[in-house]
Amino acid sequence: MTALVAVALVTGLVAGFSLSASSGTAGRGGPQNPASQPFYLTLLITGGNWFNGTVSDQPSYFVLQNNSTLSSSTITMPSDRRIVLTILNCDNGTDQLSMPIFNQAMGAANDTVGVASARGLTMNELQEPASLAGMAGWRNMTTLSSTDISHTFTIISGAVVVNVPVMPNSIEVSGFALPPGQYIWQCECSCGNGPGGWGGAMAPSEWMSGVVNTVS
Ligand SMILES: [Cu+2]
Repeated sequence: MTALVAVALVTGLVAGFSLSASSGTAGRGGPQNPASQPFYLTLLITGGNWFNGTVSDQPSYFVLQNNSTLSSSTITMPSDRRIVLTILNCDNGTDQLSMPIFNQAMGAANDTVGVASARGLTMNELQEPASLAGMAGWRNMTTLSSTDISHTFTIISGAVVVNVPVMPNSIEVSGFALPPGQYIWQCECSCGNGPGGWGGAMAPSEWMSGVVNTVS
């Protein structure tokens, strides 16, 4: 799927939840000067979501906030602030990338992602790269094996501005910051149904694509 096709797919989709400085993802920033603190965005990927009567099980992204899974159709985050992105991938499947380049971390700090196994971690550990980095099995990676990618979290504004390739059954932490604006996010791995895997979850927004709004 090209970026242009993806833009067409999600154009006109604006909804979602409002940004709150005391929300679950921002709450660790502290009340005094939250803008100087990271904003914690935690995304969950699960594999077996009922899609429809023809295509039963499809993977989907969710925003994990205040111990709830929220729609990922619109993801709101502060602009010009360090975003600590934690992706919890509970999907063990692998699929083909739309283009080979999407096996590379792009736009994240140092163009790396940290990859760990989920076993026995606390939420604080999950959301803090510094605490994860010293753990056994933690790896900082710039490029993942293209045959071992389950999904990507890719943010696009004309060009790709962030790309996080996601291994099956993994936790990945990365960091980035974006100027104010509206972006497209999408998975660049053919994890859906139908010809080539680009149907099913890959077709509508919310499952594997949507909008990112960054607000000051
Ligand atoms: Cu996907």
